[in-house]
Amino acid sequence: MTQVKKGFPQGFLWGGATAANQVEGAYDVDGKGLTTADLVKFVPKEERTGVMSLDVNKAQMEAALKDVEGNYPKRRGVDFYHHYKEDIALFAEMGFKAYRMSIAWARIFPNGDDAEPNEAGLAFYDDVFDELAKYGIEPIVTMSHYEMPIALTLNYGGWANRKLIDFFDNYARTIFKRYKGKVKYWMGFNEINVIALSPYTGGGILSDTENADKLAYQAAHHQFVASALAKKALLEIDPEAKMGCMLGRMTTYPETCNPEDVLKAQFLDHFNLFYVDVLAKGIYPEYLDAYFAENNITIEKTDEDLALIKAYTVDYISFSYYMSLVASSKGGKEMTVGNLMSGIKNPYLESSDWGWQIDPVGLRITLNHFYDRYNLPLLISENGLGAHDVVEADGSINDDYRIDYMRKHIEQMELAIQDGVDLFGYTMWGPIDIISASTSEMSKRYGFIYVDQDDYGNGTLKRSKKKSFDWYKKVIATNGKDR
Ligand code: BGP
Repeated sequence: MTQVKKGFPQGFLWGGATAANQVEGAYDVDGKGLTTADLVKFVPKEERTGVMSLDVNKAQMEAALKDVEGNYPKRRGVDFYHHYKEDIALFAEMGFKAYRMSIAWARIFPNGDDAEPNEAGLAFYDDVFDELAKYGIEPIVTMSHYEMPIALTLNYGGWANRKLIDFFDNYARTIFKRYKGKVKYWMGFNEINVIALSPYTGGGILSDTENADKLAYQAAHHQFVASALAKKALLEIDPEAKMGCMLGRMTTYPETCNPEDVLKAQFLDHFNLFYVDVLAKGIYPEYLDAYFAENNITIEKTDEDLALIKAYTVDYISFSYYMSLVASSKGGKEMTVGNLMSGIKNPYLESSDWGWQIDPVGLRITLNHFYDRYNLPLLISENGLGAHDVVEADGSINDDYRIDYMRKHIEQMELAIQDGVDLFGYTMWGPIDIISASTSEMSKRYGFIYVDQDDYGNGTLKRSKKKSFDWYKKVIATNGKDR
């Protein structure tokens, strides 16, 4: 008799996720090189031209390299670099089983193409992994989360240049050897699909580079080859460890049951999923070749590249999920990602303060869709609610809205597991307040742990617990039952 699975499996990886450039600070300490993220200046909401303020053009880059006084929030993060013991102790108090974090490539290779790694950078992550091990917290490590050494942009034009494959291979082999036995779960590029929407964020390509959009696909191809080579290196160096990929998921519904709307939603789905098709199935899907042909996009791929991509596919799939989107055949070319919006309102959903449409059931749909399509273990590597928190006179922060958001998503995860999906972990985004990726705001907060800092870097950096802290602790202690 077939048994229906109930509840979260034993050993489910409950935890939280951050990225080096949003949390660490200490941007010029212990030999670290400057990164693409270090050059993103804070732009107040009223002055922003788009939703995001994370692209950088040549003039901005040159100015940022000289500007030591400017407000570049990702340079200071929340100073995890000097607070990691305190922060990890708080994660442990909540009962974290896993912590997803990233390594800043420029701490290990300050210029990206250096012959030798920077020992102080390697030692920092040794200390972080040892601290996590003290509490039995499993690290899940992203190798490149929205940043890279700026020298690779300056001297090579970022990931559009094939040479980056070799530099990344050297970086991968260095960290795999160093952290062998300490890190079991790796993933290559954060939200690998973001490269097509922000070539600077995803690939270190300056936003005013000629043909930046087309180059982004060439850059994505180089990242596919680099990901395959990383899996190959991991198999050689630490065969017990697992290599995953990471997608910024854009679950998109047709606006109506008009087949034209459905077709549009399917197109957007292909546009989002092709990255995972390549990394998990090891093939470039036909629909993508057709899209390239229609849009006059030609990229260089060698037979050797394709053989590597085929041979070294990922062991698991991870994705971020914050919201869902709506597609209409009447709309223009809609290409959206977690941090952008299609602009079409879904009348059945409510939105966050930043207009992200909250859709817990969409998470169940997504989990089922992914498991049907790839039949690989899944990890939700980001999910959560960015909100303006209010500190009451007595110091308490009553973030019931955050608890409500997460409770509803966790409920849908459990239902998806019951549907038969192999989901092995949930690392919600930003367990401690950090700098926003899309807007560089400090005031867009996701955490269970409040950090006293404003958008301009004023504050004591003191950590304090929000109401959600004890709530998540209870969720983990009961393996998701008591929520
Ligand atoms: C994802 C990124 C994260 C993160 C999150 C929330 O797209 O992988 O780095 O920050 O979104 O976005 P934001 O910080 O803009 O609210």
